[in-house]
Amino acid sequence: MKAFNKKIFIKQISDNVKNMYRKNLEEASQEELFQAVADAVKNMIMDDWIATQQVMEKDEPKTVYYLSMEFLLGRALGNNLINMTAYAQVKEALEEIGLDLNTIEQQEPDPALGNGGLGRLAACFLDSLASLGYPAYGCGIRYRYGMFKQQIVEGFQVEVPDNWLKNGYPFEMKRPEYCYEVRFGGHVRMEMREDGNMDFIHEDYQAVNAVAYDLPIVGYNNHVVDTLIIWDAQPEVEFSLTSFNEGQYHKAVEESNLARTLVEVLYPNDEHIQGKELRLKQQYFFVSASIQRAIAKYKKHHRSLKQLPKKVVFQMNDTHPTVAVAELMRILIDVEGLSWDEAWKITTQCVAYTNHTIMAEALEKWPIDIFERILPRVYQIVDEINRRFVLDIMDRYPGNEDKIRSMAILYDGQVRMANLAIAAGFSVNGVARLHTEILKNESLKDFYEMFPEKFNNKTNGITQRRFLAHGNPLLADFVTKYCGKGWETDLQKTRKLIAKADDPKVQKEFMEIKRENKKRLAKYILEKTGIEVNVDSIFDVHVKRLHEYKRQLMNILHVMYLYNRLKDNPDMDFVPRTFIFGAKAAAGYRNAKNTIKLINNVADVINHDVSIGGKIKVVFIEDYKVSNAEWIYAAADVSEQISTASKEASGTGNMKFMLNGALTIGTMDGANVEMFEEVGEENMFIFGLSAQEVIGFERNHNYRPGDIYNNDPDVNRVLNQLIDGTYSHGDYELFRSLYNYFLNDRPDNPADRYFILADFRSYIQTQEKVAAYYRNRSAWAKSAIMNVACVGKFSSDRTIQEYVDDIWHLEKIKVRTSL
Ligand code: 26W
Repeated sequence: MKAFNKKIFIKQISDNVKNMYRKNLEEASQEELFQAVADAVKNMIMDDWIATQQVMEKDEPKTVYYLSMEFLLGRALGNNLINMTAYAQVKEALEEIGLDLNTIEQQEPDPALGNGGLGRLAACFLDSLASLGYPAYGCGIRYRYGMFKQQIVEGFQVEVPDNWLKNGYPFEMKRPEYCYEVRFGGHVRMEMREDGNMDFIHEDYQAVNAVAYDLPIVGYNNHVVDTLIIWDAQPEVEFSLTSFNEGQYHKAVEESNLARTLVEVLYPNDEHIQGKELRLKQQYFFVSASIQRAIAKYKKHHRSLKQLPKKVVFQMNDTHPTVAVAELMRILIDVEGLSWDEAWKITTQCVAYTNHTIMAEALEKWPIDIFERILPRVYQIVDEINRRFVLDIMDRYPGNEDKIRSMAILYDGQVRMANLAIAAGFSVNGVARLHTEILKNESLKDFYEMFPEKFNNKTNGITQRRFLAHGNPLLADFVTKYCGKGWETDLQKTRKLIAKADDPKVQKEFMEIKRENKKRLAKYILEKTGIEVNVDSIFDVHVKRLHEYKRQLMNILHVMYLYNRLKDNPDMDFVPRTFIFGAKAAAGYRNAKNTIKLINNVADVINHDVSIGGKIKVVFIEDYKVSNAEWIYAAADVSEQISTASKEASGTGNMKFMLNGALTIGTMDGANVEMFEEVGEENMFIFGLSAQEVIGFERNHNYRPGDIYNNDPDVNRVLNQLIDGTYSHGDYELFRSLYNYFLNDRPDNPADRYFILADFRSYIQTQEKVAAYYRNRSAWAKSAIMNVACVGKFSSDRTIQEYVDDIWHLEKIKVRTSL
């Protein structure tokens, strides 16, 4: 960015308002002002963006293409200003013309092109790639509708479409010059060439054009601006403008329908596969366009494709883009004329795979008939990869059918995408140490035995630029005051706080900041829900996607238990607590939606019971998303990370809370294990079964939740309250399915499959410790500060550096502006 010139900036905003809306500043709405300011900021980014792309064009550094169906970006305006180190100046400039940057930021729609952890991780990774100065493209889909907006109506979740492009998104740029054809359906005709080789001719297909839209990814204070490409689909021919014969007319109408539906909406499912044809089309669509783009770029400088792995690496974010393996093979063989062996050698050096979950229901499998019908040529290639791979397995394990059953790519009439990714990828990584160990020793055991060299761990991370610098400016200033500048690009710098954590003055300062942040959230809660909360109570926060394994149900049962105790002993010594929830449920996920209803009904009963003197409040924050998340983390005292051990691959919310000085109550799961190592046992509350214990129960089928229900009166009471009308205005049926979750034992769905009752007592006891500890203001403050001090490892900058060192092998680029 050129040196900031306040006068020019202000002039540009009033010019923008004039040119875009035929208004002057006083007449413009806040939304119009947002558009005008965002455009001016984009203008500030542009020189660096051009310069970065010129360096990449000239030096041709090796580049990572991060292929992901999801990028959960959150708002860009404030974040871009932070990374340009222009936030304060712009805020001041706007104040001069009577505008409030905060209000303007809030006009921006949250681009929510993702579901949860996986999509947000992709966004943090792009921020770190640019901030570390690595050449990178994110590649995704320009969904017309992103993650749905959640409304709570009478306690139930209602999904509302999120038309984020309604007013135009000021940071995107259409790049019509990057346009690639993507083909679906039809069939493949084989034709003998003169040289004796086969040609594979794809016929009668439907085609759409993939058109690139670029979004700038601004690096922190380094002039590097990387690019996120989101692909839009357009029909090849504008059928309305030309005359057709009958056959052409229908084809044109079909193709334009396909183009429209392809990018219409993000599938709002997390950790659960629906197997919809359209989703497979989305996957192939964005993967094909991204690979075509990468190869076209490479070919500007090279004739032979042999060196492709020296210049390009494709990172597959979970199995969703795994069709990349076969698409790259197809292009190398059918378009570039390479032999199978040459193509396989290149492909397997270019693709790497990250696994984000061990949940069986999240593993992508496509019925072969669907896959073959939609992608006939790609399927032929998958079939051949599988044929050769099965030969390798038989070679290595003669006569061992079990190995084929577990590792073959095509099996039981299905295409198993994870198996394809592992067979072809040169790297397979999990996202936290425990998760990677479980992959190696349990779920992907056979693959690990066959390809030990492919497996590696990359513990997740988060960007401190968004989740501290932008989300919590008061704490950011505190960190700068005691640790100096530089934590924005080296989060280990917060370690300096260790020496201050005992200092009563520093503790007081920290607690005052926390209180201010709690006030900010309390105001938001009051505006959105009408519930008044006590900022001196413990803010105990559980925000993430709603899933049984994340055990929001255990949390709310504990609230019900506490309420029982308070009602039984009105004079008991009780540390006031505000339980805050935020979670979206996949639209068809019954237990998840019922849990939301239960939380809201419990909230309704408890919040209106004057007899408990407001000692417990329960709040469900509607429409949990990146923008309100920033405020929620900043205000949390307690972070709930209570998944069934072994089920949460990593978690990244856990790290965001830690960064903001919340104390975690959690299981030894995912990255909690590594947080525990970093922060020490006196600063974190651990409870519950270990991963090995859970896996043991699952293997031996010897968990009996019914026994706990029968023998533990507290458990018995709260479970019965699900079906005695306490929280349902006398309706015994409303929560019966949740009650049945604990006690109905079926072979495919065992009772309490997430071990809530097994962990319940230990959870209660640990929550008691939390409450007792909170009374000791100084001890609490010290622990909170220690959490900020020990969070360094969990910067996504560290994660990305490890990907670069071990998998991608990129060099940093240097960008100087023309100034
Ligand atoms: C197709 C359905 C579907 C959609 C999304 C299946 C699986 C997914 C993702 C893999 C779910 C996801 O977001 N996983 C989360 O990834 C985070 C980033 O690595 C981890 O921190 C979380 O633990 C993991 O649940």
